[in-house]
Amino acid sequence: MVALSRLARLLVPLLLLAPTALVVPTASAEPRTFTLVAGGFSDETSAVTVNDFNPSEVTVNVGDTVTWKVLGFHNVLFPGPETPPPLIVADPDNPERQIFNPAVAFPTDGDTFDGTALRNSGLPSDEGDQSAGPPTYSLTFTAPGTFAYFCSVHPGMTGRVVVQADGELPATPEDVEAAAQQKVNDLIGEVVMKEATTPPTGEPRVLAGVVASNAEAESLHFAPGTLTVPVGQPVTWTMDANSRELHTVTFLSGGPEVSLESVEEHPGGPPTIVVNPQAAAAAGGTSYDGSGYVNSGFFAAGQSYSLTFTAPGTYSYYCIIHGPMMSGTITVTAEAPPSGAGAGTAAPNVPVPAPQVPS
Ligand SMILES: [Cu+2]
Repeated sequence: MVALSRLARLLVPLLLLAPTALVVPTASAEPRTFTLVAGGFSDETSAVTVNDFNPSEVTVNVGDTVTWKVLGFHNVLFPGPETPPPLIVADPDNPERQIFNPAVAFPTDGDTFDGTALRNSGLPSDEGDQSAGPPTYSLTFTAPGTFAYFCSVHPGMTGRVVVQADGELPATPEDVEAAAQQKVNDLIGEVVMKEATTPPTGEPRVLAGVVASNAEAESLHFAPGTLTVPVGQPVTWTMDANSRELHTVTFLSGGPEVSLESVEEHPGGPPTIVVNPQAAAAAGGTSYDGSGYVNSGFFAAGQSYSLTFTAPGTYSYYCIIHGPMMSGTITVTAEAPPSGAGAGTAAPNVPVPAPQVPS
């Protein structure tokens, strides 16, 4: 046993010099990367957006990295000791108008997080090249703690990273990534099913988005997409109390589409992204005769918008925020509404294809 005795001779001085070095005999594990999903989207047909981080909590060790795949219009923001910045603010150079907050829109420097300073991925740009897959954001965690993070666009979309000094982790990176994909698929499936099986109410009422039971996903659809009402009948659009989206109900009457924002370039600096007041503000009053620009303005969870149709015809409308993917039709017939309760005839919801999640 020559080898053992030589080992013993080597170990004894080591024990004397640095006993703690041998308490944990295994070398520290290689840093790992955990891949999470921020958001998720089905396809243009079923148009289900996931407004959730999955998994919503992950446990890592100091030195590990978390990478978020960003699927949709989301940011990943760790406020650290700061107050999370709002998405839309008054333009400091022109307080009459509203802009997308640069503190939300653009990424912070630094790819590590220790809880002492804010980190933000910024918002994905429409112009981004997605041929190499969705945009990602990565942070390496350099201090233990439990750290909350947010999406600045979708209220209630939050997650937590638990950073422990060292030791066993409850899940491997492979487990975490598989669970995230499964959850996104399940949420999309739930909303597709809920929308397809929601019967018409018989009321002159349209849902702006169909929301999953836990609010973690919703469709970017008007449901029902087509509605027939008698002339003189008000129609009410409502948003689920748990929705994390903003929508508009906008009748263009053949006019041009309205953009959500305009971009002002500044040489040598970031652009200013101005919220189009024509998109954000209500316009056109409370009745519609098939002409002119009539807009609900931005409306959010629990809010509703009503419009009375004063002329027979078939009228299409859409949501400025989500574009033609989120559009609907109101057909107004010549008969007067029946006395008493208003009646509307809704077409059954059209079954939509099975979800496909970009991986
Ligand atoms: Cu919308």
